[in-house]
Parts: sequence; structure tokens; C-alpha cells
Amino acid sequence: MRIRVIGVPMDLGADRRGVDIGPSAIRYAGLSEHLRRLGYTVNDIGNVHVPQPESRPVGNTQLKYLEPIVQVSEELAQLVTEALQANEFPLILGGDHSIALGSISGVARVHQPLGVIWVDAHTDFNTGETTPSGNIHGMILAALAGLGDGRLVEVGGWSPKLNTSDIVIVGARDIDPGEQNLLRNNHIHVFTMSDIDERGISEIMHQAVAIAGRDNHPVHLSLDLDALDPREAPGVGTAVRGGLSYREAHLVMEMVASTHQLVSMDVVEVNAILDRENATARLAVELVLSALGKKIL
Ligand code: HAR
Ligand code: MN
Ligand code: MN
Ligand code: MN
Repeated sequence: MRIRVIGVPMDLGADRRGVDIGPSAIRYAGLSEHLRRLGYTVNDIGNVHVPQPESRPVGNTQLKYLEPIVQVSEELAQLVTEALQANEFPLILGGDHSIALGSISGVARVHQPLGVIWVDAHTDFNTGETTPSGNIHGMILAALAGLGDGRLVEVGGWSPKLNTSDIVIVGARDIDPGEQNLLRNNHIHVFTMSDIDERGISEIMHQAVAIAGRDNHPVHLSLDLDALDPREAPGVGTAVRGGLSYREAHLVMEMVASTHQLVSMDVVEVNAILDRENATARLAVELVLSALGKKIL
């Protein structure tokens, strides 16, 4: 099995610099070597070009850097589709979570319907109307479901990329009021940290993979490192207390792997400036390995 690594040094979707060096930090943590040791052939094609925020106008403050984000998304979608057509597993390294617009659009062009497991402290289900920040990384899952500004929704030239019934969010604990309404009205499956505390991560993940992967559908995994507790993952821009433990996060990955339905993955929001000794990037590598089949025994 071959893996195609695609770096996206994107920080236009978030407020903080530092996620733009996420791809380098994850590579420096030994991603390719570890994947090879697991038996994969790795084809790292380098980074997509992303403009520096200082070189571009912010534009509409409800949809900051919309234009360059759409531009990068189109390019990334194309690269991801090409990887799948070449029979390689796309592993996309962020960058902020806005990169999932391009990555998932590229996968959904090939695999339809596509299930998505979105592991995140946030639900990223805002639109230009509900956003408290104007940061597009908080709107991506809604855009993929066909909600929000037309230019985000129409990336790749069609919409929606995902059925609302094929989306599962795991680890949520920070949801904005407008986002809550959208999630409820669209019947999105959200497993919050309270659900995980009450019922345990194993039961939650049995349900999550059953929903996203029903009828043997292909599944994309989008891993936002801020899903983990900040004690485990200090290098993220929007840390929220009370997240997944180290082992819970690994079990999430292991249970996704055991479906054998995973077709693509992105790893996002590693902020190398805020990190401590690259701990969050190293954790990201470990979690990727678990998602791609590494077992303890
Ligand atoms: N909900 C907030 C907003 O829309 C913050 C969400 C973005 N943070 C992330 N995404 N890291 O998961 O601005
Ligand atoms: Mn996110
Ligand atoms: Mn998040
Ligand atoms: Mn089917």
C-alpha cells in the first residue's frame, strides 16, 4: 500500500500564525520513516503553495481570506483526486482545518457517498452568518454539507460533498450558539466529551464508525489535534480543556483502522510555535500510525 503525503502550510483560515509550519513539524517528527517501518511505501510530494496572509487583503471580515482559501482548496482537491486515481492513500498535513475543504472535496469526487469522522474540540459548523470570528476553519464542515457562502460550498464545482447523515463529530466541547442551531436543524451526529465521559470512548466509536461507514461506505478521517486534551497536545491555536486522553485518542484511531474502510486522512491545527519540543507533532505522527493500522500486539 502506498501513501501520498501532501503538505498544506495554510494559516489563512485561523487567527494564529504557527499552523503554517505544521507540515514541517510533522515531517520533522519522523512521519515518513515511521510509515515505512509499518510497511508502507511513502510518496511525499511536498507542499501546496499557500500565500502569506501579510501579502493578501483580509477581505470580508465575516469570511476572512475567502479568495486565497478557495484558490488553495481547488488546487488541493485536484491533488487529492490524483492521488486516489494513482491508487495512493492521501495523507494531508495542515495547516489549519480549512484545508479539509480541499481534501474532502478531492476525495468526494472519487468516493460517493463518503462518510466523514471529524475528530475535533469544535464542530466547525459555522457559516458567514453565525461565525463569531470570521475564521473560515470554523466553517468547513458546514460548507462540505452545502451550508454557507456559495464560494466555499461550490469548491470543485458541485455541492454538497457530504450528506448530513454521513457526518460524525467526535470530541466536541466548544460549540457556538449559531452553530448549535445548525447542527440540530441538520441532524448532525455529534458525540460530545460528555457523551464520551458517560458512555466511554469504545461504545461511542462503535456507533461513530457504524454511522460514517454504513453500507461499507468509504470513510475519510479528519483529525484536529485540538480534540486531544491540551495537556497532551499543547501545540494548537484554540486549546479547550477537557479533551480526549492519550489512550482515548489512540483508540479512536485504532477503531477507525479496524473498519478497513479508511480511504484518506487529514491531520490539522498543529501549531509549532505554541508547541513544546514538537510534542504535538510527535503525537500527530503516533495517531496517524494507529489510524493506518499500527497495533500494540
Ligand atoms: N467556533 C469558533 C469559530 O468559528 C472556533 C472554531 C475554530 N477552531 C478550530 N477549529 N480550531 O476546529 O471561530
Ligand atoms: Mn477543526
Ligand atoms: Mn478544533
Ligand atoms: Mn453505498
